[in-house]
Amino acid sequence: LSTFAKMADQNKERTFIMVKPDGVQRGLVGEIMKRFENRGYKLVACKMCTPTKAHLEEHYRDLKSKGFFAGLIEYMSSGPVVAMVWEGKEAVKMGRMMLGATNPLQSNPGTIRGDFCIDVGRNICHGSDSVESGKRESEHWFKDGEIQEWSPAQSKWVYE
Ligand code: IDP
Ligand code: MG
Repeated sequence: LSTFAKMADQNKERTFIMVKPDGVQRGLVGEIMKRFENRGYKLVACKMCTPTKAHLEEHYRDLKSKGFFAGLIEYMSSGPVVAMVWEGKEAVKMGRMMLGATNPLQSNPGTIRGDFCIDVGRNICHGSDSVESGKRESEHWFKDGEIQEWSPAQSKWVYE
């Protein structure tokens, strides 16, 4: 790969971000999307849906043994969510930083959870925790062809 192609490749990391049912109910969809857009990340997939329990059990399969698992699945299937894939340099790590800690009482002000919520069981937004889970989750929520390849006009002003 040329140096240019390698640099462009780095900017293609994908993270799966989801506004949870409480975030949708509280009218925070636009606020959350705005933060990723303003930062310079590229939206490549987005849809509203009410996920089934089976779909969520697969999404959260690593947490199956936790005491809060049943409650988590109940909460997450209680209404529509907004599922998204955002792309850009270090999108996974930055997405987690923009979300704040899992427990909102430990999330810094300025983060999404630190600015808009209080309880860990109502923490309004999901973000992938690794590049691999970003890929797995994006493919779990979106079919082939639902993730767009496009070049924002502003890319050359976001990346050097
Ligand atoms: P994350 O969402 O920050 O990646 P995970 O540990 O993957 O955190 O947990 C997934 C979700 O499960 C959390 O966002 C939160 O909604 C819920 N959760 C995690 N820990 C607890 C808990 O101790 N009580 C209730 N819900 C929890
Ligand atoms: Mg997680």
